[in-house]
Amino acid sequence: MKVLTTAVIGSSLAALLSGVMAMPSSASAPAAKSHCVTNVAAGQTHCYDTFPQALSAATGGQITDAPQSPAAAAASRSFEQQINAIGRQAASSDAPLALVTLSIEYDWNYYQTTEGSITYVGPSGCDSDGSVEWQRSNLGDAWNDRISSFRGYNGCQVNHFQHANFEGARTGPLGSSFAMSEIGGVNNQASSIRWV
Ligand SMILES: [Ca+2]
Repeated sequence: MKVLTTAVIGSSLAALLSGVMAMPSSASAPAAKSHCVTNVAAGQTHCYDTFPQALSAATGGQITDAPQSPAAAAASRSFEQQINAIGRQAASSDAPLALVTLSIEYDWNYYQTTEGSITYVGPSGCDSDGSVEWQRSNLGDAWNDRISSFRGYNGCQVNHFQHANFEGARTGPLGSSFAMSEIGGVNNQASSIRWV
């Protein structure tokens, strides 16, 4: 898998994107790999062995050096600016498969990738009018009741709901939380998400 991914990263952006989108089902079983990327528009999830591999897929191969333990990097302005710049570029391009990062969600507190991450991407980010841009009514078995910290990107505030279909306790739309245990009711319980 490592060899294949390295080869894919080295190829052209178009080939990478088609490779990502056409990933064979045997390479996308969420149970075995704990760093996932979900395209909220296409409803597709692919999972990878490492956080850098997932971020490479989420950014169309433009970030291939994401740190394995990005507690500091996820919180840093440069990492955020890099992801947002790629998002602006993707949203304004004509590429039909352009990906914009909406948020990165972590199983552990403090944006630690130790126990896994899920990066949500879409064709465009969020504006500032308060309306819901994207949503996932059910996080699926692999990520239900698991998220403990998160950070929104490309203008997105993220609202996590305790139950599927946006019911129960909620985090309220927030730009980030390093510890959802600090904001009540949804730590290790999020089952649906809206990006505002
Ligand atoms: Ca957790």
